[in-house]
Amino acid sequence: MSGLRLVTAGESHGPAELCVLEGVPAGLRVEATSIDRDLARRQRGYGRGGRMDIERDCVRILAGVRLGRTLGTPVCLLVENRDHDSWRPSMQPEPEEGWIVDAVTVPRPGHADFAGMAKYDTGDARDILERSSARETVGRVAAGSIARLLLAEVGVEVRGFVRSLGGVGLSIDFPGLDAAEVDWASVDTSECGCPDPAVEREMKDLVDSARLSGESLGGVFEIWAWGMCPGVGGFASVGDRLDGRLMGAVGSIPAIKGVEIGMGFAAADLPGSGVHDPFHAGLGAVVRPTNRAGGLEGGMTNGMPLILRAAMKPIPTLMKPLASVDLRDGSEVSAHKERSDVEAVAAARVVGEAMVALELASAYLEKFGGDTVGQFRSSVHVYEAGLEERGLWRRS
Ligand code: EPS
Repeated sequence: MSGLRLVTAGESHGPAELCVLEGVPAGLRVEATSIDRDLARRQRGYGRGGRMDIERDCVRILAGVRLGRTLGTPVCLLVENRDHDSWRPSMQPEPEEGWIVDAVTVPRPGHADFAGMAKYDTGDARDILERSSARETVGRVAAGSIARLLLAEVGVEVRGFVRSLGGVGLSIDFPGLDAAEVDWASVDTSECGCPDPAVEREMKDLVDSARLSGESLGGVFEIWAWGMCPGVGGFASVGDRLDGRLMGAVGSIPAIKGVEIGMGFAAADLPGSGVHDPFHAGLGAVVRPTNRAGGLEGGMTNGMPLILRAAMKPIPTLMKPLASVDLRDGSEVSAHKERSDVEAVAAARVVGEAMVALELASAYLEKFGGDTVGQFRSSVHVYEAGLEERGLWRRS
């Protein structure tokens, strides 16, 4: 059975960001207001730059939804770039007579500029940086919102928080948090996406000093998903493995340089007894007091919450620019700089939630199918009832 397929389109200062999501079953209740809530969460963050004062990301549902419910046809969503008005001459699809475009010829270390200019045989990095901009993640979050609604139909939730920013972080050892113990509302109201107000204050101080010194920062966010039954995903073929798919999906977010699941890299340094999660006979179902695997074994969900972390590198646009070369004449100069964020880790975690939701929803649809949400839900329920009967797992 087929899962979800996502295509996004849009240049950062072009007219709009768009996405087309294929494979959503019919009958899912979708409201623009719930998508807008996720879009607003993605816009927040203490280190965001001036652009976020301009944008008010609000979705227009263009196709695939009728009278508040999906039709089973491709869903098309659009979010306008309000900033496009100030970029009209250089970012409009049709050239304006007499208008001379100022080319960006000095690549920023860490950005897509250099490799993209080589790839597309262009002397203007704006041809590259407009699409490689993290503005593109608007479409992912809008589509992810629909995936979340689908997952909610079968009792699955996805949430994330910022674990550390520029090296300042929560002093908890893995797995030091339990999704049920996290105050998710406070994560959403935190300007840094962090559940601990004392750590958040430290993070904000760090952002203030980075801004003053023309620096940028990265960080680590952690995504939790819970309510999944065991056996979603697979090991039979390369592309079935859900851990690989999730790492790929989150690793495709701009600026992500590392993704780990469960204990991740730490598991490589310990003996097996310190890594694997023992089984115990519980009341009516097998129980596992630890979740070092982070909810995945053998490329499949194992009935425990998914725990995934991603490392985001610092934003490549520095107000104190690094050395670069003007590709017009080969002279050594300072890298191109333009308005940007100091850090965007809290925003990236919302994008991470969206990518995880899309991948999980897709794997669920591949396993359980259904032209309608009702059919999808009932085949999940039948499977879960079978697991309960066999004493393997029960929904808590
Ligand atoms: C980005 C640079 C900034 C960010 C942008 C990503 O935009 P601008 O150049 O317009 O100031 O604000 O992120 C967004 C616009 C967004 O919505 O997340 C970059 O170079 O990647």
